[in-house]
Amino acid sequence: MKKRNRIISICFSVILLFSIVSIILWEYVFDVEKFDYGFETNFGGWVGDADYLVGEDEIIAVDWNVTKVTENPYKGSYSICLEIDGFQDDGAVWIEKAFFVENDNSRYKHVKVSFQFFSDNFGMNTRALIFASINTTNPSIEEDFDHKITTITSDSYLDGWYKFSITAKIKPLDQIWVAIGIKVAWETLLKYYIDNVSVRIR
Ligand SMILES: [Ca+2]
Ligand SMILES: [Ca+2]
Repeated sequence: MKKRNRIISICFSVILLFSIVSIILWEYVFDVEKFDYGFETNFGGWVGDADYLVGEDEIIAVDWNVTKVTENPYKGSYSICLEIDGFQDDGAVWIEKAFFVENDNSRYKHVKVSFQFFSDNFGMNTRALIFASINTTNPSIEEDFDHKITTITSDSYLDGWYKFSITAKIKPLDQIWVAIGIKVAWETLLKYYIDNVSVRIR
């Protein structure tokens, strides 16, 4: 038992050390372009977008909304609220933004995206899939998102704010598109909040 606890403790220490080194490298060592958004004065250039579900032989539009709100900010007075009517058991809503980079075909870009994500109603019946995406083109359908972070349920999350992050290595022409959002995973209304988005590009 003691040996097992020691191994778990060593694993945690290694993960912690790796995280700290990674933060130091991204924030202080690499030549990194830094973009931070708290949504206090405006949307910071982010816009809302959504993908509707496609039925057997028709496209059914669903209600969705992306708004700047004062309830439940992580920091400051505002956060972004994502809402979608998931009663058709399909659809996704997100915020997206383009970052312009030097047109250099031969160079990969390393991109890191972090954000705070909130719900005051995590539960089996309000579960959703959180996703974020780093792409070279403007995302418009769910299939454009390949960085699925996690499915949130009451089993894994208590109500409150959680930090998520993703990294990707891509070769853009002159734009990097970042998107953060939720995908319907149950037939219900979904309402979640995002704040403190940070994007790092090197
Ligand atoms: Ca804020
Ligand atoms: Ca779009």
